[in-house]
Amino acid sequence: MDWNNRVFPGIDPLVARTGDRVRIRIGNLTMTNHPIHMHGPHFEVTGTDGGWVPKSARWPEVTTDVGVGQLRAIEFDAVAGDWALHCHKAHHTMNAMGHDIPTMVGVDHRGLAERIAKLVPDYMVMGDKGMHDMAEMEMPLPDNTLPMMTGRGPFGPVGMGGMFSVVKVRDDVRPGDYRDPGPYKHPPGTVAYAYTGQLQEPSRAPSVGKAGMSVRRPNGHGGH
Ligand SMILES: [Cu+2]
Repeated sequence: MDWNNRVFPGIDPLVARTGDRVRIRIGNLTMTNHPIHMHGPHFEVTGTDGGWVPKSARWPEVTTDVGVGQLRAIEFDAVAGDWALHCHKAHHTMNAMGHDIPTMVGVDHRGLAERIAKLVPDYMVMGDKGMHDMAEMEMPLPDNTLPMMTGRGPFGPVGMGGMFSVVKVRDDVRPGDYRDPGPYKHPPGTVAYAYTGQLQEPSRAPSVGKAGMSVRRPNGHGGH
């Protein structure tokens, strides 16, 4: 799926200045609904096809579903950072998914079930740990086919493509200057990291009370 015929990473970011009131209008011209999700600042749905939503009827959101043929306006107060904006349907944040699948037009389907293993010898398990592995794999694709996801961020490959962009909010954006400011420079101490120090023993509830249940410890398979 795409936005305005663009797919990540071949799509512009939405650039705003810290403190700006930002309005994004989304019209769904496809034949499926798109739950649009934004990271970072919460937004409000301020407009629908029926007009502007009265202030008293708005509520904070992080996802708004845009149905077929619907329009939604969302607004938020910009907070410095890089905030992912994407459809929440995982298969809409990927590009071509139909590669290497033979067309079945004209195929005799009789006896297909028992032969399907022969037809799909390269079946692969994917998605069990998210789709980030796909971003790095770079499978060979037919000519004139978009890669599924090849965007890179400051922390490595971005496991999303398709209906994905980034809201980039900076303190020093000049009015009317919507050029990509590059990756956000995180203030020191604000980036998560893997803890490598000593780990504490997990605290546990006291075991078996007087009238409590008894717990038989498993002792392997050879103890009987
Ligand atoms: Cu979608």
